[in-house]
Amino acid sequence: MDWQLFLNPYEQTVNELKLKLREMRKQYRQTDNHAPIEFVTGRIKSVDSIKEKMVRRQLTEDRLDEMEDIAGVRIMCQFVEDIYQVVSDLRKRKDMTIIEERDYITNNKSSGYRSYHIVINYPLQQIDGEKIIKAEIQIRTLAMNFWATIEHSLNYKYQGKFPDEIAARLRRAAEAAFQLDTEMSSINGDIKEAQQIFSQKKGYTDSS
Ligand code: 0O2
Repeated sequence: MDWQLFLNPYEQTVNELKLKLREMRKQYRQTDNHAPIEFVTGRIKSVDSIKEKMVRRQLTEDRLDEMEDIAGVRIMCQFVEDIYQVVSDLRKRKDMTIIEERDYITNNKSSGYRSYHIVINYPLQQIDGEKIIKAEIQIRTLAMNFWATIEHSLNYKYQGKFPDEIAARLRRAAEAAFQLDTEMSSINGDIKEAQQIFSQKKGYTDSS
């Protein structure tokens, strides 16, 4: 298996999605309204991680196009409400088709993980025609992202088998992140107003 060749269309998909989502962010920033997107990142799943998932899901190489998160982009938002705004905007787009939504915010995972996942079919244009690529868009608040990033690196260290004390601490940290999101949402109106005044004063523009 030539992994580099296999991953090329996924890399192109991530690049195009990052560009389009950052463009959404830019357009929001140019209006007087609050921008629900804070920043956007993207990654291609590592070959090791693809292989591990193939074993776990009993997927053969000829069915790899069924794997939904080889191309992954992430949208970070300030408030939980922003997440649902972004989801609603994505549902309206004509350049991608949503095939699944997983709301791990209303139904958080037992680990404490919270995030909103959207799986899409993306029609990628290549020199030999169109290829439909599956991609996963994860939408989360900054607090959810903080927690998930730390937990992900610890997971790597402990291979998913956390000592009890660390698992308990992570659950407490997840609860604290949830409280933080709830508090921020409750003063959401004041924060947005302050941010608008601040960005007008600074003449803030964003070119990324
Ligand atoms: P990476 O970037 O390769 O390390 P599965 O992949 O089988 O676990 P499923 O149902 O295919 O799960 O997809 P799901 O749950 O929608 O998305 C998996 C991705 O969501 C993970 O990718 C993480 O990015 C994120 N995620 C899901 N659960 C957790 C969790 O408990 N903690 C953290 N930190 N992230 C989670 P990978 O596999 O880590 O991808």
